Amino acid sequence: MHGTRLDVAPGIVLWREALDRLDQTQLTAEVLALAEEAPFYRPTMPRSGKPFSVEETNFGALGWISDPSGYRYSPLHPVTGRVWPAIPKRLIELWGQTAGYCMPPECCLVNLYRRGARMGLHQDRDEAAMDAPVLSVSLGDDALFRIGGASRKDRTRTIRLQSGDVVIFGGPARLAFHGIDRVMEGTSSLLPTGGRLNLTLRRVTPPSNKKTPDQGADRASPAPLRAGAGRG
Ligand code: MD3
Ligand code: FE
Repeated sequence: MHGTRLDVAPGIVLWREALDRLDQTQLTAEVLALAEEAPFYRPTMPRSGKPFSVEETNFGALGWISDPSGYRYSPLHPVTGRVWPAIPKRLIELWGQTAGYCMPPECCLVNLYRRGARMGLHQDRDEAAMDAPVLSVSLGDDALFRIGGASRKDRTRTIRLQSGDVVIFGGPARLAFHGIDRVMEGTSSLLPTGGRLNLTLRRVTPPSNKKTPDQGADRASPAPLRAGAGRG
Protein backbone atom coordinates (compact mmCIF):
# COMPACT_ATOMS: atom_id res chain seq x y z
CA MET A 1 0.00 0.00 0.00
CA HIS A 2 1.38 3.39 -1.00
CA GLY A 3 0.78 6.75 0.63
CA THR A 4 0.80 8.14 4.14
CA ARG A 5 -1.33 6.43 6.77
CA LEU A 6 -3.29 8.69 9.12
CA ASP A 7 -5.44 7.35 11.95
CA VAL A 8 -8.24 9.90 11.82
CA ALA A 9 -10.46 8.44 14.57
CA PRO A 10 -11.31 4.99 15.91
CA GLY A 11 -12.25 2.88 12.88
CA ILE A 12 -11.14 5.49 10.32
CA VAL A 13 -7.85 5.14 8.46
CA LEU A 14 -6.95 7.68 5.78
CA TRP A 15 -4.27 6.80 3.22
CA ARG A 16 -3.22 10.09 1.66
CA GLU A 17 -1.95 9.73 -1.93
CA ALA A 18 -2.61 5.99 -1.86
CA LEU A 19 -2.89 6.18 -5.65
CA ASP A 20 -0.24 8.03 -7.61
CA ARG A 21 -1.17 10.15 -10.61
CA LEU A 22 -0.79 7.29 -13.09
CA ASP A 23 -3.01 5.00 -11.00
CA GLN A 24 -5.58 7.77 -10.73
CA THR A 25 -5.54 8.37 -14.49
CA GLN A 26 -5.90 4.67 -15.26
CA LEU A 27 -8.65 4.12 -12.70
CA THR A 28 -10.55 7.16 -13.95
CA ALA A 29 -10.34 5.93 -17.54
CA GLU A 30 -11.58 2.52 -16.47
CA VAL A 31 -14.50 3.98 -14.50
CA LEU A 32 -15.55 6.30 -17.33
CA ALA A 33 -15.37 3.43 -19.85
CA LEU A 34 -17.58 1.23 -17.65
CA ALA A 35 -19.98 4.16 -17.25
CA GLU A 36 -20.69 3.87 -20.99
CA GLU A 37 -22.16 0.44 -20.24
CA ALA A 38 -23.86 1.55 -17.00
CA PRO A 39 -24.49 5.27 -17.44
CA PHE A 40 -24.57 7.78 -14.60
CA TYR A 41 -28.13 8.69 -13.66
CA ARG A 42 -29.69 10.86 -10.99
CA PRO A 43 -31.32 8.85 -8.19
CA THR A 44 -34.35 10.26 -6.40
CA MET A 45 -35.12 10.52 -2.69
CA PRO A 46 -37.39 8.04 -0.95
CA ARG A 47 -40.95 9.40 -0.46
CA SER A 48 -40.35 12.90 -1.89
CA GLY A 49 -38.89 11.78 -5.21
CA LYS A 50 -36.60 14.83 -5.15
CA PRO A 51 -33.56 14.21 -7.40
CA PHE A 52 -30.07 13.91 -5.89
CA SER A 53 -27.53 16.55 -6.87
CA VAL A 54 -25.00 13.69 -7.17
CA GLU A 55 -25.15 11.36 -10.19
CA GLU A 56 -24.51 7.67 -9.61
CA THR A 57 -23.78 4.30 -11.12
CA ASN A 58 -22.51 1.00 -9.70
CA PHE A 59 -20.24 -1.92 -10.51
CA GLY A 60 -20.48 -5.42 -9.09
CA ALA A 61 -23.18 -8.00 -8.40
CA LEU A 62 -25.24 -5.50 -6.40
CA GLY A 63 -25.74 -1.77 -6.87
CA TRP A 64 -27.07 0.70 -4.34
CA ILE A 65 -30.12 2.54 -5.64
CA SER A 66 -32.66 5.02 -4.31
CA ASP A 67 -36.11 5.87 -5.62
CA PRO A 68 -39.45 6.94 -4.13
CA SER A 69 -40.00 3.43 -2.72
CA GLY A 70 -36.74 3.55 -0.71
CA TYR A 71 -33.06 2.66 -0.61
CA ARG A 72 -31.94 -0.84 -1.57
CA TYR A 73 -29.39 -2.99 -3.37
CA SER A 74 -30.35 -4.23 -6.82
CA PRO A 75 -28.62 -6.49 -9.37
CA LEU A 76 -29.98 -4.31 -12.21
CA HIS A 77 -29.35 -0.74 -13.38
CA PRO A 78 -32.64 1.13 -12.81
CA VAL A 79 -32.53 2.92 -16.19
CA THR A 80 -31.05 0.33 -18.58
CA GLY A 81 -32.42 -2.75 -16.78
CA ARG A 82 -29.06 -4.47 -17.34
CA VAL A 83 -26.72 -6.06 -14.79
CA TRP A 84 -23.92 -3.82 -13.51
CA PRO A 85 -20.41 -4.19 -14.98
CA ALA A 86 -17.84 -6.08 -12.91
CA ILE A 87 -15.82 -4.21 -10.29
CA PRO A 88 -12.38 -3.34 -11.73
CA LYS A 89 -9.70 -5.81 -10.67
CA ARG A 90 -7.44 -3.13 -9.22
CA LEU A 91 -10.24 -2.15 -6.79
CA ILE A 92 -10.78 -5.76 -5.68
CA GLU A 93 -7.03 -5.91 -5.01
CA LEU A 94 -7.09 -2.63 -3.08
CA TRP A 95 -9.87 -4.06 -0.87
CA GLY A 96 -7.84 -7.24 -0.34
CA GLN A 97 -4.82 -5.21 0.75
CA THR A 98 -6.62 -2.85 3.11
CA ALA A 99 -10.10 -3.91 4.21
CA GLY A 100 -9.16 -6.75 6.54
CA TYR A 101 -12.33 -8.60 5.62
CA CYS A 102 -12.76 -12.26 4.71
CA MET A 103 -14.88 -11.72 1.61
CA PRO A 104 -14.55 -9.56 -1.52
CA PRO A 105 -16.69 -6.45 -2.05
CA GLU A 106 -19.99 -6.92 -3.90
CA CYS A 107 -20.70 -3.30 -4.72
CA CYS A 108 -18.72 -0.36 -6.03
CA LEU A 109 -21.00 2.67 -5.79
CA VAL A 110 -19.74 5.50 -8.00
CA ASN A 111 -20.71 9.06 -7.08
CA LEU A 112 -20.16 11.83 -9.64
CA TYR A 113 -20.08 15.38 -8.29
CA ARG A 114 -20.46 17.98 -10.98
CA ARG A 115 -20.74 21.69 -10.18
CA GLY A 116 -22.73 22.35 -7.01
CA ALA A 117 -23.33 18.68 -6.12
CA ARG A 118 -23.18 17.72 -2.44
CA MET A 119 -24.31 14.92 -0.16
CA GLY A 120 -26.20 15.57 3.06
CA LEU A 121 -25.28 14.01 6.40
CA HIS A 122 -26.40 10.36 6.46
CA GLN A 123 -25.53 6.87 7.69
CA ASP A 124 -24.83 3.88 5.44
CA ARG A 125 -27.00 1.11 6.85
CA ASP A 126 -28.48 -0.75 3.89
CA GLU A 127 -25.81 -3.44 3.99
CA ALA A 128 -26.60 -6.66 5.88
CA ALA A 129 -22.83 -7.20 6.35
CA MET A 130 -22.37 -4.39 8.85
CA ASP A 131 -19.18 -6.03 10.15
CA ALA A 132 -17.48 -5.21 6.84
CA PRO A 133 -15.81 -1.83 6.42
CA VAL A 134 -16.58 0.62 3.61
CA LEU A 135 -13.59 1.68 1.50
CA SER A 136 -13.67 5.07 -0.26
CA VAL A 137 -11.49 6.27 -3.16
CA SER A 138 -11.50 9.95 -4.15
CA LEU A 139 -10.67 11.10 -7.71
CA GLY A 140 -10.66 14.63 -9.13
CA ASP A 141 -11.48 17.84 -7.30
CA ASP A 142 -10.92 18.19 -3.53
CA ALA A 143 -13.96 17.79 -1.30
CA LEU A 144 -14.88 18.87 2.19
CA PHE A 145 -15.96 15.65 3.89
CA ARG A 146 -17.84 15.90 7.20
CA ILE A 147 -17.81 13.02 9.67
CA GLY A 148 -19.53 12.74 13.06
CA GLY A 149 -20.60 9.95 15.37
CA ALA A 150 -23.36 7.37 15.48
CA SER A 151 -25.90 10.02 16.55
CA ARG A 152 -26.88 12.85 14.22
CA LYS A 153 -26.33 15.22 17.16
CA ASP A 154 -22.70 14.19 17.70
CA ARG A 155 -20.01 16.77 17.04
CA THR A 156 -18.62 16.59 13.50
CA ARG A 157 -15.24 17.32 11.98
CA THR A 158 -14.24 18.19 8.45
CA ILE A 159 -11.56 16.49 6.41
CA ARG A 160 -10.42 17.70 3.02
CA LEU A 161 -10.32 14.68 0.72
CA GLN A 162 -8.00 14.88 -2.26
CA SER A 163 -7.59 12.91 -5.46
CA GLY A 164 -5.82 9.63 -4.75
CA ASP A 165 -6.91 9.44 -1.10
CA VAL A 166 -8.29 6.15 0.19
CA VAL A 167 -10.29 5.99 3.42
CA ILE A 168 -11.39 2.86 5.27
CA PHE A 169 -14.40 3.18 7.61
CA GLY A 170 -15.04 0.24 9.88
CA GLY A 171 -15.72 -0.94 13.39
CA PRO A 172 -16.83 1.95 15.59
CA ALA A 173 -16.99 4.32 12.57
CA ARG A 174 -19.21 2.11 10.42
CA LEU A 175 -22.40 3.82 11.59
CA ALA A 176 -20.97 7.34 11.74
CA PHE A 177 -22.97 10.13 10.11
CA HIS A 178 -21.08 11.60 7.17
CA GLY A 179 -21.54 13.71 4.05
CA ILE A 180 -19.90 15.95 1.46
CA ASP A 181 -20.43 19.66 2.17
CA ARG A 182 -18.80 20.89 -0.99
CA VAL A 183 -16.43 20.17 -3.83
CA MET A 184 -13.73 22.72 -4.61
CA GLU A 185 -14.14 23.42 -8.31
CA GLY A 186 -10.96 23.48 -10.38
CA THR A 187 -8.64 21.96 -7.75
CA SER A 188 -7.83 18.97 -10.00
CA SER A 189 -7.42 18.40 -13.72
CA LEU A 190 -7.89 14.64 -13.44
CA LEU A 191 -11.43 14.41 -14.82
CA PRO A 192 -11.78 15.55 -18.43
CA THR A 193 -14.91 17.52 -17.51
CA GLY A 194 -13.79 18.61 -14.01
CA GLY A 195 -15.61 17.65 -10.82
CA ARG A 196 -15.14 14.73 -8.49
CA LEU A 197 -15.65 10.96 -8.51
CA ASN A 198 -15.98 8.93 -5.34
CA LEU A 199 -15.91 5.16 -5.40
CA THR A 200 -17.08 3.20 -2.36
CA LEU A 201 -16.47 -0.53 -2.08
CA ARG A 202 -18.98 -2.40 0.05
CA ARG A 203 -19.74 -5.91 1.20
CA VAL A 204 -23.52 -6.23 1.23
CA THR A 205 -24.30 -9.85 2.14
CA PRO A 206 -22.74 -11.51 5.18
CA PRO A 207 -20.35 -14.41 4.64
CA SER A 208 -22.53 -17.44 3.85
CA ASN A 209 -22.24 -20.75 5.70
CA LYS A 210 -23.92 -22.54 2.80
CA LYS A 211 -20.96 -24.12 1.03
CA THR A 212 -20.28 -27.48 -0.62
CA PRO A 213 -21.76 -30.47 1.28
CA ASP A 214 -18.32 -31.60 2.50
CA GLN A 215 -17.73 -28.20 4.08
CA GLY A 216 -20.83 -28.77 6.18
CA ALA A 217 -23.76 -26.44 5.68
CA ASP A 218 -24.51 -26.02 9.36
CA ARG A 219 -21.14 -24.98 10.67
CA ALA A 220 -20.59 -21.40 11.72
CA SER A 221 -19.61 -18.79 9.13
CA PRO A 222 -15.91 -17.99 8.88
CA ALA A 223 -14.94 -15.18 11.20
CA PRO A 224 -13.74 -11.96 9.54
CA LEU A 225 -9.95 -11.65 9.49
CA ARG A 226 -10.44 -8.45 11.44
CA ALA A 227 -13.50 -6.27 11.62
CA GLY A 228 -12.67 -2.60 11.52
CA ALA A 229 -10.22 -0.40 9.72
CA GLY A 230 -7.30 -1.49 7.60
CA ARG A 231 -4.24 -3.37 8.58
CA GLY A 232 -1.51 -1.07 7.42
C1 MD3 B 1 -18.38 6.55 6.84
N1 MD3 B 1 -20.08 8.99 -0.23
O1 MD3 B 1 -21.66 7.03 -1.08
S1 MD3 B 1 -17.16 8.64 0.96
C2 MD3 B 1 -21.79 7.36 0.11
O2 MD3 B 1 -17.51 11.16 -1.04
C3 MD3 B 1 -20.96 8.46 0.62
O3 MD3 B 1 -19.16 10.45 -2.20
C4 MD3 B 1 -19.28 10.15 0.11
O4 MD3 B 1 -21.14 8.84 1.73
C5 MD3 B 1 -18.58 10.61 -1.13
O5 MD3 B 1 -22.55 6.78 0.90
C6 MD3 B 1 -18.37 9.90 1.23
C7 MD3 B 1 -16.74 8.33 2.61
C8 MD3 B 1 -17.63 7.38 3.35
C9 MD3 B 1 -18.34 6.40 2.70
C10 MD3 B 1 -19.06 5.47 3.42
C11 MD3 B 1 -19.08 5.51 4.81
C12 MD3 B 1 -17.66 7.43 4.71
C13 MD3 B 1 -18.37 6.50 5.45
C14 MD3 B 1 -19.79 4.57 5.55
C15 MD3 B 1 -19.76 4.60 6.92
C16 MD3 B 1 -19.07 5.59 7.57
FE1 FE C 1 -22.33 7.34 2.80
